[in-house]
Amino acid sequence: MTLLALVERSSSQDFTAITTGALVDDAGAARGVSWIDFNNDGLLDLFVTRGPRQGQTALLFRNDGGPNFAFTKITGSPLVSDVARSDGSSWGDYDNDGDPDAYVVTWYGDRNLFYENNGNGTFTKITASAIVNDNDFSETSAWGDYDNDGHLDLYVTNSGDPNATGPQRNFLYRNNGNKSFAKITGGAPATDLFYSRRVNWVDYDDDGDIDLFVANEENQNNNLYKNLLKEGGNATFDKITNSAVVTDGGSSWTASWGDYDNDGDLDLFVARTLNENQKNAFYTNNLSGKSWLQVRAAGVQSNKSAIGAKIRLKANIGGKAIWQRRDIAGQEGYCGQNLLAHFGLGEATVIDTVLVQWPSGIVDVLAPVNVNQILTITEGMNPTAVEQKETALPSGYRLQQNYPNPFRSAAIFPALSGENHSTRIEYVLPRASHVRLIIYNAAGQEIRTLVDQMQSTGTQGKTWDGKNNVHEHVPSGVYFYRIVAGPFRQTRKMLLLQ
Ligand SMILES: [Ca+2]
Ligand SMILES: [Ca+2]
Ligand SMILES: [Ca+2]
Ligand SMILES: [Ca+2]
Repeated sequence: MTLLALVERSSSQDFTAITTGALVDDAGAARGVSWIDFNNDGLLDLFVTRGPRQGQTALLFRNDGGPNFAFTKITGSPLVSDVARSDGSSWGDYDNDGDPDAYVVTWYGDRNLFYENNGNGTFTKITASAIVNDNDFSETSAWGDYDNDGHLDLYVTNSGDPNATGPQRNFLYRNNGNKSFAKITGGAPATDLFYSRRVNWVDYDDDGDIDLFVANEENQNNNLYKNLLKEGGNATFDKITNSAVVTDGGSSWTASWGDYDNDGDLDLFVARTLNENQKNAFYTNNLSGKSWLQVRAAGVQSNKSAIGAKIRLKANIGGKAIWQRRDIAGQEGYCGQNLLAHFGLGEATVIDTVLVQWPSGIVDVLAPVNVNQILTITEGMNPTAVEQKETALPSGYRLQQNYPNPFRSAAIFPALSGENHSTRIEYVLPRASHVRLIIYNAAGQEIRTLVDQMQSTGTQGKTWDGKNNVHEHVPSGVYFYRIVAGPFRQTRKMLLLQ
């Protein structure tokens, strides 16, 4: 390419329509689109859901990278072979194993669909889970950790047919942390009857727990549900009835929260549709006196938009050390996306730790961090350690990723029910071998010897409780576990949160 051609292109700010290739080869009733990096190679892939009444398959295109950036249509996976009446999709790493999993919502009284990413570019359809058990008119869904336990929970909105079904309840599913979900059936977010479209998990009052905003159509008011986790220690919701954002009527299809005036609280824009004559709505947030942090994550080895990155931070709010989590997603709610991560921090005056888990596997840790700022974190700026890459592994031996990961030991959160206070490390031995399984900290110091003995053929495993060799709890951070078994050596990384 000549320099002249480059200049011409950049000065005109023009686009070229790509009219050939896999991405533009499919007709159909496409409804939702997500950029995601499903195989964690640093290149954004594309997922499209399609949903007419008779149903169609979804489409997944793998980005094959430069210089041509061609896409390959993925076939032969249940994710793209199920014929379904789908609307949107939400991708989130529900099992914290480092890859994004796909939740696809469907209409017309069908069950929603969930596909677990196997980490090797393939997917397993999950058919036995509370989140695929309900039949309804689902419009959209959003992942968010509303109980601050480190695991993504899920909210699903349902609309319904005004001429047939009437308005519907929405679904709230709490992640149990062991790959299962509990359906929450009590409380206004699970029992209110509306024609709902959009949902946002949003800490609108900056108190350290994410609240729920739901946009409703058919000239119904929108809903705002305040999370009472901070106030009462339980993640239940109080329905807000006296705010302009919930008394304004309108036929709302989608909404976006963003801090347009950079004063630390999230403001709201609502898009309305009915008969094309309703005005859109805009609400400025009058909150003051609460701390906050906004993170702009910039991928280097991972995709530049940081889609798929998990941002966790720990701060002392109301006398308690609290971890919060935000995930950068290519689509959340209905027709929406926000690449900035906003954290409410209540009365906190400083943030102990900000930790970014990138899709590449790199983990950046910043500590301490000042509150009330927009912080750009570039991948690799403060890495804890880079996972050791092993090559030419002897066949038959295998070291699995620990589960759950991350996990918490019982030092700080002894009372949380359903919390995993240990993590399980499993490995496969093709023959009887002497096994050494050792935990190291990010500085390479030995922390704990879990196994040092002969073991027999088959799957073996050991549970780690987050304590060192003298049975003290070790601090939050990245740890490595290394196995030496016969000729086999491999190291993997895990994350402990305290
Ligand atoms: Ca996953
Ligand atoms: Ca959770
Ligand atoms: Ca809140
Ligand atoms: Ca604001």
